[in-house]
Amino acid sequence: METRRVQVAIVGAGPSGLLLGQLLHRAGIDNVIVEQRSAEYVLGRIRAGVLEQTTVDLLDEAGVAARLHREGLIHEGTQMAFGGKRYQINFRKLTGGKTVTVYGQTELTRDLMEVRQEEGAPTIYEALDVSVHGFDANPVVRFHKDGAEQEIGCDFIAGCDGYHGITRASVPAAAIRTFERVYPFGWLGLLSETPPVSEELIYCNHPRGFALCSMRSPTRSRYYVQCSLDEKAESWTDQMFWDELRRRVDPEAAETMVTGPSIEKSVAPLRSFVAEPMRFGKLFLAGDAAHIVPPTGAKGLNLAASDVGFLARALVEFYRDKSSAGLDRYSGRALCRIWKAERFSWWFTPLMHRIPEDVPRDVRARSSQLSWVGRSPSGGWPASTILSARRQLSWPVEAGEFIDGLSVFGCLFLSSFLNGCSASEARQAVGIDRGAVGKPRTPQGLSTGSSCGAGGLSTAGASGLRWWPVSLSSKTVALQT
Ligand code: RFL
Repeated sequence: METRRVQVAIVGAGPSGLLLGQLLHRAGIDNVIVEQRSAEYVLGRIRAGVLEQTTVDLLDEAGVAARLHREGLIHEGTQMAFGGKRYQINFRKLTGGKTVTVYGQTELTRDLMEVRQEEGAPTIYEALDVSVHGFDANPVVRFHKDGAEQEIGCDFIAGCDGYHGITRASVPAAAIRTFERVYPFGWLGLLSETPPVSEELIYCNHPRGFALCSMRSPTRSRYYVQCSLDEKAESWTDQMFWDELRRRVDPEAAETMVTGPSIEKSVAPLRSFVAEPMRFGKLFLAGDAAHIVPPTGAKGLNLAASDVGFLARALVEFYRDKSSAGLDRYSGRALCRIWKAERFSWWFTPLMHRIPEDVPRDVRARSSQLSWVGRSPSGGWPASTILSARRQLSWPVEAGEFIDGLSVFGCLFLSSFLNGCSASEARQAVGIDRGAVGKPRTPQGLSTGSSCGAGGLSTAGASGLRWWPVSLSSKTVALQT
Protein backbone atom coordinates (compact mmCIF):
# COMPACT_ATOMS: atom_id res chain seq x y z
CA MET A 1 0.00 0.00 0.00
CA GLU A 2 1.27 3.48 -0.88
CA THR A 3 1.15 5.88 2.09
CA ARG A 4 1.83 9.58 2.50
CA ARG A 5 1.16 12.31 5.05
CA VAL A 6 -0.24 15.84 4.72
CA GLN A 7 -1.58 18.44 7.13
CA VAL A 8 -5.10 18.53 5.62
CA ALA A 9 -6.74 15.89 3.39
CA ILE A 10 -9.72 17.25 1.45
CA VAL A 11 -12.34 14.87 0.07
CA GLY A 12 -14.07 16.28 -3.04
CA ALA A 13 -12.88 18.65 -5.79
CA GLY A 14 -16.08 20.69 -6.18
CA PRO A 15 -15.95 24.43 -5.47
CA SER A 16 -15.72 23.86 -1.68
CA GLY A 17 -12.74 21.48 -1.83
CA LEU A 18 -10.87 23.43 -4.51
CA LEU A 19 -11.35 26.80 -2.79
CA LEU A 20 -10.33 25.42 0.60
CA GLY A 21 -7.29 23.78 -0.99
CA GLN A 22 -6.27 27.07 -2.61
CA LEU A 23 -6.69 29.16 0.56
CA LEU A 24 -4.67 26.62 2.57
CA HIS A 25 -2.01 26.33 -0.13
CA ARG A 26 -1.53 30.11 -0.15
CA ALA A 27 -1.13 30.02 3.63
CA GLY A 28 1.58 27.34 3.32
CA ILE A 29 -0.62 24.52 4.66
CA ASP A 30 0.16 21.26 2.92
CA ASN A 31 -3.02 19.67 1.51
CA VAL A 32 -4.19 17.08 -0.98
CA ILE A 33 -7.60 16.76 -2.65
CA VAL A 34 -9.06 13.31 -3.32
CA GLU A 35 -11.86 13.28 -5.93
CA GLN A 36 -13.80 10.29 -7.18
CA ARG A 37 -14.55 11.71 -10.65
CA SER A 38 -12.35 12.93 -13.49
CA ALA A 39 -11.57 16.65 -13.85
CA GLU A 40 -13.61 16.72 -17.09
CA TYR A 41 -16.65 15.25 -15.36
CA VAL A 42 -16.46 17.81 -12.54
CA LEU A 43 -16.20 20.61 -15.13
CA GLY A 44 -19.18 19.27 -17.08
CA ARG A 45 -21.70 19.90 -14.28
CA ILE A 46 -23.88 22.94 -14.97
CA ARG A 47 -24.89 24.51 -11.68
CA ALA A 48 -24.63 27.82 -9.88
CA GLY A 49 -24.14 31.17 -11.50
CA VAL A 50 -24.77 33.93 -8.97
CA LEU A 51 -21.94 34.92 -6.63
CA GLU A 52 -22.54 37.23 -3.69
CA GLN A 53 -20.09 39.91 -2.68
CA THR A 54 -18.62 37.88 0.19
CA THR A 55 -17.87 35.00 -2.19
CA VAL A 56 -16.16 37.32 -4.66
CA ASP A 57 -14.13 38.81 -1.78
CA LEU A 58 -13.01 35.32 -0.75
CA LEU A 59 -12.02 34.46 -4.33
CA ASP A 60 -9.94 37.63 -4.38
CA GLU A 61 -8.28 36.51 -1.15
CA ALA A 62 -7.54 33.15 -2.77
CA GLY A 63 -5.97 34.94 -5.77
CA VAL A 64 -8.30 33.33 -8.33
CA ALA A 65 -10.64 36.16 -9.26
CA ALA A 66 -8.79 37.82 -12.18
CA ARG A 67 -10.91 36.24 -14.94
CA LEU A 68 -14.07 36.63 -12.84
CA HIS A 69 -13.43 40.38 -12.66
CA ARG A 70 -12.82 40.50 -16.43
CA GLU A 71 -15.70 38.35 -17.58
CA GLY A 72 -18.23 38.26 -14.71
CA LEU A 73 -21.39 40.32 -15.09
CA ILE A 74 -22.09 42.65 -12.18
CA HIS A 75 -25.79 42.86 -11.34
CA GLU A 76 -27.08 45.72 -9.24
CA GLY A 77 -30.49 44.17 -8.85
CA THR A 78 -32.87 41.43 -9.84
CA GLN A 79 -36.37 41.41 -11.29
CA MET A 80 -39.51 39.68 -10.20
CA ALA A 81 -42.50 39.09 -12.47
CA PHE A 82 -46.00 38.29 -11.29
CA GLY A 83 -49.50 39.28 -12.31
CA GLY A 84 -48.18 40.18 -15.78
CA LYS A 85 -45.88 42.91 -14.42
CA ARG A 86 -42.19 43.12 -13.65
CA TYR A 87 -40.60 44.74 -10.59
CA GLN A 88 -36.96 45.54 -9.91
CA ILE A 89 -35.32 44.87 -6.57
CA ASN A 90 -32.35 47.20 -6.38
CA PHE A 91 -29.60 45.43 -4.43
CA ARG A 92 -27.23 48.37 -4.44
CA LYS A 93 -29.76 50.71 -2.86
CA LEU A 94 -31.14 48.17 -0.41
CA THR A 95 -27.77 46.97 0.85
CA GLY A 96 -25.85 50.21 0.82
CA GLY A 97 -23.73 49.37 -2.22
CA LYS A 98 -23.51 45.60 -2.57
CA THR A 99 -23.94 43.80 -5.88
CA VAL A 100 -23.82 40.20 -7.11
CA THR A 101 -21.65 38.80 -9.90
CA VAL A 102 -22.94 36.36 -12.49
CA TYR A 103 -20.12 33.92 -13.24
CA GLY A 104 -20.75 30.24 -13.92
CA GLN A 105 -19.75 27.64 -11.33
CA THR A 106 -18.06 25.78 -14.19
CA GLU A 107 -15.81 28.76 -14.91
CA LEU A 108 -15.01 29.23 -11.25
CA THR A 109 -14.15 25.53 -10.94
CA ARG A 110 -11.92 25.77 -14.02
CA ASP A 111 -10.05 28.79 -12.54
CA LEU A 112 -9.52 26.95 -9.25
CA MET A 113 -8.33 23.78 -10.99
CA GLU A 114 -5.90 25.72 -13.20
CA VAL A 115 -4.33 27.67 -10.36
CA ARG A 116 -3.94 24.47 -8.34
CA GLN A 117 -2.18 22.78 -11.21
CA GLU A 118 0.07 25.80 -11.92
CA GLU A 119 1.12 25.99 -8.28
CA GLY A 120 1.80 22.26 -8.06
CA ALA A 121 -0.77 21.47 -5.34
CA PRO A 122 -1.86 17.81 -5.67
CA THR A 123 -5.35 16.64 -6.66
CA ILE A 124 -5.99 12.93 -7.10
CA TYR A 125 -8.82 12.47 -9.59
CA GLU A 126 -10.65 9.19 -10.25
CA ALA A 127 -9.96 7.88 -6.75
CA LEU A 128 -12.18 4.87 -6.13
CA ASP A 129 -13.72 3.55 -2.89
CA VAL A 130 -12.71 6.64 -0.92
CA SER A 131 -13.14 6.13 2.83
CA VAL A 132 -12.27 8.10 5.98
CA HIS A 133 -11.10 6.61 9.29
CA GLY A 134 -9.84 7.53 12.74
CA PHE A 135 -11.09 11.09 12.75
CA ASP A 136 -11.46 11.06 16.54
CA ALA A 137 -7.66 10.85 16.90
CA ASN A 138 -5.51 9.86 13.89
CA PRO A 139 -7.34 10.66 10.67
CA VAL A 140 -6.67 8.65 7.54
CA VAL A 141 -8.16 8.75 4.02
CA ARG A 142 -8.01 5.53 1.99
CA PHE A 143 -8.82 4.90 -1.67
CA HIS A 144 -7.86 2.93 -4.75
CA LYS A 145 -6.08 4.55 -7.64
CA ASP A 146 -5.08 2.67 -10.79
CA GLY A 147 -5.78 -0.60 -9.02
CA ALA A 148 -3.51 0.11 -6.03
CA GLU A 149 -4.63 0.91 -2.47
CA GLN A 150 -3.41 4.25 -1.14
CA GLU A 151 -3.55 5.85 2.30
CA ILE A 152 -3.14 9.46 3.35
CA GLY A 153 -2.49 10.21 7.01
CA CYS A 154 -3.29 13.78 8.09
CA ASP A 155 -3.98 16.17 10.97
CA PHE A 156 -7.47 16.99 9.69
CA ILE A 157 -9.98 15.81 7.07
CA ALA A 158 -12.23 18.30 5.27
CA GLY A 159 -15.41 16.64 3.97
CA CYS A 160 -16.20 18.67 0.82
CA ASP A 161 -17.77 15.78 -1.06
CA GLY A 162 -21.27 17.14 -1.57
CA TYR A 163 -24.67 15.84 -0.53
CA HIS A 164 -24.08 12.26 -1.74
CA GLY A 165 -20.52 12.03 -0.41
CA ILE A 166 -19.05 9.57 2.08
CA THR A 167 -17.69 11.85 4.80
CA ARG A 168 -21.03 12.75 6.39
CA ALA A 169 -22.18 9.15 5.95
CA SER A 170 -19.09 7.96 7.90
CA VAL A 171 -20.13 9.79 11.07
CA PRO A 172 -21.79 7.57 13.70
CA ALA A 173 -25.58 8.07 13.57
CA ALA A 174 -25.73 9.04 17.25
CA ALA A 175 -23.34 11.96 16.69
CA ILE A 176 -25.24 13.71 13.92
CA ARG A 177 -28.69 15.22 13.52
CA THR A 178 -30.19 15.98 10.15
CA PHE A 179 -33.16 18.03 8.95
CA GLU A 180 -34.62 17.67 5.52
CA ARG A 181 -37.42 18.83 3.30
CA VAL A 182 -37.84 17.65 -0.27
CA TYR A 183 -40.10 20.00 -2.17
CA PRO A 184 -42.90 18.45 -4.22
CA PHE A 185 -41.55 19.81 -7.52
CA GLY A 186 -38.31 20.25 -9.46
CA TRP A 187 -36.67 22.57 -12.00
CA LEU A 188 -36.23 21.72 -15.65
CA GLY A 189 -33.21 23.74 -16.83
CA LEU A 190 -32.08 24.58 -20.36
CA LEU A 191 -28.75 26.12 -21.36
CA SER A 192 -28.52 27.78 -24.76
CA GLU A 193 -26.10 29.88 -26.77
CA THR A 194 -28.55 32.80 -26.99
CA PRO A 195 -28.41 36.34 -25.56
CA PRO A 196 -30.24 36.66 -22.21
CA VAL A 197 -33.74 38.11 -22.37
CA SER A 198 -32.88 40.69 -19.72
CA GLU A 199 -29.75 42.25 -18.24
CA GLU A 200 -30.89 41.00 -14.84
CA LEU A 201 -32.32 37.69 -13.64
CA ILE A 202 -36.12 37.49 -13.78
CA TYR A 203 -37.89 35.38 -11.13
CA CYS A 204 -41.42 34.65 -12.39
CA ASN A 205 -44.41 33.54 -10.38
CA HIS A 206 -47.20 32.28 -12.64
CA PRO A 207 -50.29 30.13 -12.07
CA ARG A 208 -48.67 27.49 -14.35
CA GLY A 209 -45.59 27.46 -12.12
CA PHE A 210 -42.30 29.21 -11.43
CA ALA A 211 -39.82 30.21 -14.14
CA LEU A 212 -36.37 31.76 -13.93
CA CYS A 213 -34.56 33.66 -16.69
CA SER A 214 -30.88 33.57 -15.86
CA MET A 215 -27.62 33.75 -17.77
CA ARG A 216 -23.97 32.77 -17.74
CA SER A 217 -22.58 35.42 -20.14
CA PRO A 218 -23.85 38.03 -22.65
CA THR A 219 -24.25 35.22 -25.19
CA ARG A 220 -25.25 32.26 -23.02
CA SER A 221 -28.61 31.94 -21.24
CA ARG A 222 -29.84 29.59 -18.54
CA TYR A 223 -33.61 29.21 -18.16
CA TYR A 224 -35.65 27.10 -15.76
CA VAL A 225 -39.31 26.11 -15.49
CA GLN A 226 -40.88 24.45 -12.45
CA CYS A 227 -41.82 20.86 -13.29
CA SER A 228 -43.11 17.77 -11.51
CA LEU A 229 -40.64 15.60 -9.64
CA ASP A 230 -40.98 12.69 -12.05
CA GLU A 231 -40.42 14.82 -15.17
CA LYS A 232 -37.78 13.54 -17.62
CA ALA A 233 -35.65 16.09 -19.48
CA GLU A 234 -35.66 13.80 -22.56
CA SER A 235 -39.42 14.08 -22.87
CA TRP A 236 -39.17 17.83 -23.45
CA THR A 237 -38.24 19.03 -26.94
CA ASP A 238 -36.56 22.43 -27.05
CA GLN A 239 -39.71 23.87 -28.63
CA MET A 240 -41.88 22.54 -25.79
CA PHE A 241 -39.55 24.17 -23.27
CA TRP A 242 -39.52 27.57 -25.00
CA ASP A 243 -43.31 27.53 -25.39
CA GLU A 244 -43.81 26.78 -21.71
CA LEU A 245 -41.27 29.39 -20.63
CA ARG A 246 -42.97 32.05 -22.77
CA ARG A 247 -46.32 31.30 -21.13
CA ARG A 248 -44.89 31.94 -17.65
CA VAL A 249 -42.84 35.13 -18.15
CA ASP A 250 -44.23 38.65 -18.46
CA PRO A 251 -45.46 39.78 -21.90
CA GLU A 252 -42.37 41.89 -22.68
CA ALA A 253 -40.00 39.03 -21.92
CA ALA A 254 -42.14 36.59 -23.93
CA GLU A 255 -41.97 38.88 -26.93
CA THR A 256 -38.26 39.71 -26.85
CA MET A 257 -36.87 36.31 -25.80
CA VAL A 258 -34.37 34.87 -28.30
CA THR A 259 -34.61 31.08 -28.51
CA GLY A 260 -32.23 28.50 -29.95
CA PRO A 261 -31.09 24.90 -29.64
CA SER A 262 -30.29 23.64 -26.13
CA ILE A 263 -26.70 22.82 -25.14
CA GLU A 264 -27.89 21.03 -22.01
CA LYS A 265 -31.23 20.13 -20.42
CA SER A 266 -31.68 18.58 -17.00
CA VAL A 267 -34.12 18.22 -14.12
CA ALA A 268 -33.01 19.16 -10.59
CA PRO A 269 -34.99 18.31 -7.45
CA LEU A 270 -35.38 21.01 -4.79
CA ARG A 271 -34.26 20.12 -1.31
CA SER A 272 -33.56 21.83 2.01
CA PHE A 273 -31.17 19.90 4.23
CA VAL A 274 -28.97 20.63 7.24
CA ALA A 275 -26.68 18.31 9.20
CA GLU A 276 -25.60 19.33 12.68
CA PRO A 277 -22.90 19.69 13.91
CA MET A 278 -20.32 20.21 11.16
CA ARG A 279 -17.33 19.02 13.20
CA PHE A 280 -16.65 15.48 14.38
CA GLY A 281 -13.27 15.40 16.11
CA LYS A 282 -10.79 16.03 13.31
CA LEU A 283 -13.33 15.79 10.50
CA PHE A 284 -14.97 19.02 9.30
CA LEU A 285 -17.86 19.13 6.84
CA ALA A 286 -18.20 22.05 4.41
CA GLY A 287 -20.54 23.00 1.57
CA ASP A 288 -23.19 20.66 0.21
CA ALA A 289 -21.81 17.82 2.35
CA ALA A 290 -23.45 19.56 5.31
CA HIS A 291 -26.36 21.50 3.83
CA ILE A 292 -28.48 22.01 0.75
CA VAL A 293 -30.74 24.91 -0.10
CA PRO A 294 -33.14 24.96 -3.04
CA PRO A 295 -31.52 26.92 -5.90
CA THR A 296 -34.27 29.57 -5.79
CA GLY A 297 -32.27 31.97 -3.65
CA ALA A 298 -28.88 31.21 -5.32
CA LYS A 299 -27.40 30.51 -1.92
CA GLY A 300 -25.76 27.04 -2.18
CA LEU A 301 -22.39 27.94 -3.62
CA ASN A 302 -22.27 31.13 -1.58
CA LEU A 303 -22.88 29.21 1.64
CA ALA A 304 -20.23 26.68 0.62
CA ALA A 305 -17.75 29.52 0.12
CA SER A 306 -18.67 30.99 3.49
CA ASP A 307 -18.04 27.64 5.26
CA VAL A 308 -14.72 27.37 3.51
CA GLY A 309 -13.77 30.91 4.54
CA PHE A 310 -14.47 30.10 8.21
CA LEU A 311 -12.64 26.76 8.02
CA ALA A 312 -9.57 28.07 6.18
CA ARG A 313 -9.16 30.90 8.70
CA ALA A 314 -9.55 28.47 11.60
CA LEU A 315 -6.91 26.11 10.17
CA VAL A 316 -4.50 28.98 9.51
CA GLU A 317 -5.00 30.12 13.11
CA PHE A 318 -4.34 26.57 14.31
CA TYR A 319 -1.03 26.20 12.46
CA ARG A 320 0.19 29.80 12.72
CA ASP A 321 -0.96 30.80 16.22
CA LYS A 322 -1.23 27.32 17.74
CA SER A 323 -4.82 28.14 18.67
CA SER A 324 -7.77 25.81 18.19
CA ALA A 325 -10.32 28.53 19.07
CA GLY A 326 -11.41 28.98 15.42
CA LEU A 327 -11.78 25.24 14.91
CA ASP A 328 -13.86 25.00 18.07
CA ARG A 329 -16.16 27.77 16.83
CA TYR A 330 -16.36 26.57 13.23
CA SER A 331 -19.54 24.51 13.42
CA GLY A 332 -21.50 27.07 15.43
CA ARG A 333 -20.48 30.00 13.21
CA ALA A 334 -21.17 28.16 9.97
CA LEU A 335 -24.53 26.81 11.16
CA CYS A 336 -25.62 30.22 12.33
CA ARG A 337 -25.33 31.55 8.81
CA ILE A 338 -26.65 28.37 7.19
CA TRP A 339 -29.92 28.42 9.13
CA LYS A 340 -30.52 32.01 8.12
CA ALA A 341 -30.06 31.10 4.46
CA GLU A 342 -32.22 28.00 4.93
CA ARG A 343 -34.89 30.14 6.47
CA PHE A 344 -34.75 32.62 3.60
CA SER A 345 -34.91 29.89 0.92
CA TRP A 346 -37.72 28.19 2.82
CA TRP A 347 -39.68 31.43 2.65
CA PHE A 348 -38.75 32.44 -0.89
CA THR A 349 -39.26 29.05 -2.60
CA PRO A 350 -42.95 28.51 -1.79
CA LEU A 351 -43.59 32.21 -2.37
CA MET A 352 -42.49 31.90 -6.00
CA HIS A 353 -43.69 28.38 -6.91
CA ARG A 354 -47.02 26.73 -7.57
CA ILE A 355 -47.53 24.27 -4.74
CA PRO A 356 -49.43 21.20 -5.97
CA GLU A 357 -51.49 20.78 -2.80
CA ASP A 358 -52.41 24.46 -2.47
CA VAL A 359 -55.98 25.37 -1.58
CA PRO A 360 -57.42 28.75 -2.73
CA ARG A 361 -56.62 30.31 0.66
CA ASP A 362 -52.90 29.56 0.14
CA VAL A 363 -52.97 31.09 -3.34
CA ARG A 364 -54.59 34.27 -1.95
CA ALA A 365 -52.06 34.48 0.89
CA ARG A 366 -49.19 34.12 -1.57
CA SER A 367 -50.57 36.86 -3.86
CA SER A 368 -50.90 39.11 -0.89
CA GLN A 369 -47.29 38.53 0.13
CA LEU A 370 -46.12 39.04 -3.47
CA SER A 371 -47.95 42.33 -3.59
CA TRP A 372 -45.87 43.52 -0.60
CA VAL A 373 -42.75 42.55 -2.43
CA GLY A 374 -44.01 44.40 -5.49
CA ARG A 375 -44.78 47.50 -3.46
CA SER A 376 -41.56 47.36 -1.52
CA PRO A 377 -39.01 48.35 -4.19
CA SER A 378 -41.33 50.82 -5.91
CA GLY A 379 -42.04 52.38 -2.55
CA GLY A 380 -38.36 53.02 -2.05
CA TRP A 381 -36.85 51.03 0.80
CA PRO A 382 -33.45 52.64 0.41
CA ALA A 383 -30.52 51.55 2.53
CA SER A 384 -31.38 54.23 5.10
CA THR A 385 -34.77 52.59 5.70
CA ILE A 386 -33.16 49.24 6.28
CA LEU A 387 -30.56 50.81 8.52
CA SER A 388 -33.18 52.64 10.54
CA ALA A 389 -35.15 49.40 10.77
CA ARG A 390 -32.00 47.77 12.08
CA ARG A 391 -31.65 50.47 14.73
CA GLN A 392 -35.35 50.38 15.57
CA LEU A 393 -35.14 46.65 16.14
CA SER A 394 -31.94 46.95 18.24
CA TRP A 395 -30.29 44.61 15.81
CA PRO A 396 -27.93 42.21 17.51
CA VAL A 397 -24.69 41.15 15.85
CA GLU A 398 -26.08 37.90 14.53
CA ALA A 399 -28.98 39.61 12.84
CA GLY A 400 -26.52 42.13 11.39
CA GLU A 401 -24.79 39.13 9.81
CA PHE A 402 -28.18 38.19 8.43
CA ILE A 403 -28.22 41.36 6.36
CA ASP A 404 -24.55 41.15 5.37
CA GLY A 405 -24.58 37.43 4.78
CA LEU A 406 -27.79 37.12 2.91
CA SER A 407 -27.25 40.48 1.31
CA VAL A 408 -29.95 41.40 -1.10
CA PHE A 409 -32.42 38.66 -0.55
CA GLY A 410 -32.14 39.16 3.18
CA CYS A 411 -33.20 42.73 2.60
CA LEU A 412 -36.01 41.66 0.35
CA PHE A 413 -37.15 39.29 3.04
CA LEU A 414 -36.87 41.95 5.67
CA SER A 415 -38.55 44.68 3.69
CA SER A 416 -41.46 42.50 2.70
CA PHE A 417 -41.96 41.60 6.32
CA LEU A 418 -41.61 45.16 7.55
CA ASN A 419 -44.03 46.30 4.92
CA GLY A 420 -46.71 44.16 6.33
CA CYS A 421 -46.18 43.85 10.05
CA SER A 422 -45.24 45.68 13.18
CA ALA A 423 -41.68 45.92 14.51
CA SER A 424 -42.31 43.29 17.14
CA GLU A 425 -43.84 40.96 14.57
CA ALA A 426 -40.88 41.58 12.29
CA ARG A 427 -38.51 40.88 15.17
CA GLN A 428 -40.21 37.58 15.76
CA ALA A 429 -40.43 36.84 12.06
CA VAL A 430 -36.69 37.12 11.58
CA GLY A 431 -36.10 35.23 14.80
CA ILE A 432 -34.36 37.95 16.78
CA ASP A 433 -36.73 38.42 19.65
CA ARG A 434 -34.26 39.90 22.12
CA GLY A 435 -35.24 37.55 24.88
CA ALA A 436 -34.51 34.64 22.61
CA VAL A 437 -31.04 35.55 21.38
CA GLY A 438 -28.50 33.05 22.63
CA LYS A 439 -31.17 30.57 23.74
CA PRO A 440 -32.84 27.87 21.68
CA ARG A 441 -36.28 29.07 20.61
CA THR A 442 -39.30 26.94 20.12
CA PRO A 443 -41.68 29.04 18.06
CA GLN A 444 -44.90 27.14 17.57
CA GLY A 445 -43.34 24.00 18.86
CA LEU A 446 -40.26 23.79 16.66
CA SER A 447 -36.64 23.84 17.66
CA THR A 448 -34.04 23.49 14.95
CA GLY A 449 -31.45 22.53 17.52
CA SER A 450 -29.15 25.11 15.93
CA SER A 451 -26.42 26.50 18.13
CA CYS A 452 -27.37 29.99 16.97
CA GLY A 453 -30.08 31.86 18.83
CA ALA A 454 -31.62 33.13 15.63
CA GLY A 455 -31.98 29.67 14.22
CA GLY A 456 -35.58 28.78 15.06
CA LEU A 457 -37.94 28.37 12.16
CA SER A 458 -41.34 29.91 12.29
CA THR A 459 -44.11 27.94 10.68
CA ALA A 460 -45.89 31.17 9.72
CA GLY A 461 -46.23 32.20 6.11
CA ALA A 462 -45.49 28.94 4.33
CA SER A 463 -48.67 27.05 4.69
CA GLY A 464 -48.42 23.40 3.80
CA LEU A 465 -44.61 23.42 3.73
CA ARG A 466 -42.96 21.98 6.74
CA TRP A 467 -39.54 20.83 7.81
CA TRP A 468 -39.16 17.37 9.19
CA PRO A 469 -36.31 16.40 11.45
CA VAL A 470 -35.03 13.26 9.75
CA SER A 471 -33.50 11.81 12.85
CA LEU A 472 -34.91 12.66 16.21
CA SER A 473 -32.81 12.89 19.29
CA SER A 474 -33.70 13.88 22.81
CA LYS A 475 -32.73 17.47 21.98
CA THR A 476 -34.88 17.78 18.87
CA VAL A 477 -38.46 18.86 19.28
CA ALA A 478 -40.68 17.77 16.43
CA LEU A 479 -43.06 20.14 14.72
CA GLN A 480 -46.52 20.52 16.06
CA THR A 481 -48.85 19.79 13.21
P1 RFL B 1 -20.31 19.67 -5.02
O1 RFL B 1 -20.27 20.70 -6.10
O2 RFL B 1 -21.38 18.68 -5.03
O3 RFL B 1 -18.89 18.92 -5.08
C1 RFL B 1 -18.63 17.75 -4.33
C2 RFL B 1 -17.48 17.00 -4.99
O4 RFL B 1 -17.20 15.83 -4.22
C3 RFL B 1 -17.06 14.73 -5.09
N1 RFL B 1 -17.36 13.49 -4.36
C4 RFL B 1 -16.43 12.65 -3.92
N2 RFL B 1 -15.09 12.67 -3.98
C5 RFL B 1 -14.41 11.65 -3.42
N3 RFL B 1 -15.02 10.58 -2.82
C6 RFL B 1 -16.35 10.51 -2.74
N4 RFL B 1 -16.93 9.46 -2.16
C7 RFL B 1 -17.12 11.58 -3.29
N5 RFL B 1 -18.44 11.81 -3.37
C8 RFL B 1 -18.57 12.98 -4.03
C9 RFL B 1 -18.04 15.01 -6.23
O5 RFL B 1 -17.71 14.28 -7.41
C10 RFL B 1 -17.85 16.52 -6.39
O6 RFL B 1 -16.82 16.83 -7.30
O7 RFL B 1 -20.31 20.34 -3.57
P2 RFL B 1 -19.59 21.69 -3.06
O8 RFL B 1 -18.17 21.72 -3.50
O9 RFL B 1 -19.91 21.81 -1.63
O10 RFL B 1 -20.29 22.87 -3.90
C11 RFL B 1 -21.66 23.16 -3.69
C12 RFL B 1 -22.26 23.78 -4.97
O11 RFL B 1 -21.95 22.94 -6.07
C13 RFL B 1 -23.79 23.94 -4.84
O12 RFL B 1 -24.12 24.44 -3.58
C14 RFL B 1 -24.36 24.91 -5.90
O13 RFL B 1 -24.19 24.41 -7.20
C15 RFL B 1 -25.86 25.15 -5.64
N6 RFL B 1 -26.49 25.99 -6.66
C16 RFL B 1 -26.35 27.37 -6.63
N7 RFL B 1 -25.62 27.96 -5.66
C17 RFL B 1 -25.41 29.32 -5.67
O14 RFL B 1 -24.75 29.83 -4.75
N8 RFL B 1 -25.91 30.12 -6.67
C18 RFL B 1 -26.66 29.61 -7.70
O15 RFL B 1 -27.06 30.34 -8.60
C19 RFL B 1 -26.93 28.19 -7.69
N9 RFL B 1 -27.65 27.61 -8.67
C20 RFL B 1 -27.24 25.40 -7.67
C21 RFL B 1 -27.83 26.25 -8.67
C22 RFL B 1 -27.43 24.02 -7.72
C23 RFL B 1 -28.20 23.46 -8.72
N10 RFL B 1 -28.35 22.05 -8.72
C24 RFL B 1 -28.17 21.24 -9.86
C25 RFL B 1 -28.36 21.32 -7.47
C26 RFL B 1 -28.59 25.70 -9.68
C27 RFL B 1 -28.81 24.32 -9.69
C28 RFL B 1 -29.70 23.79 -10.77
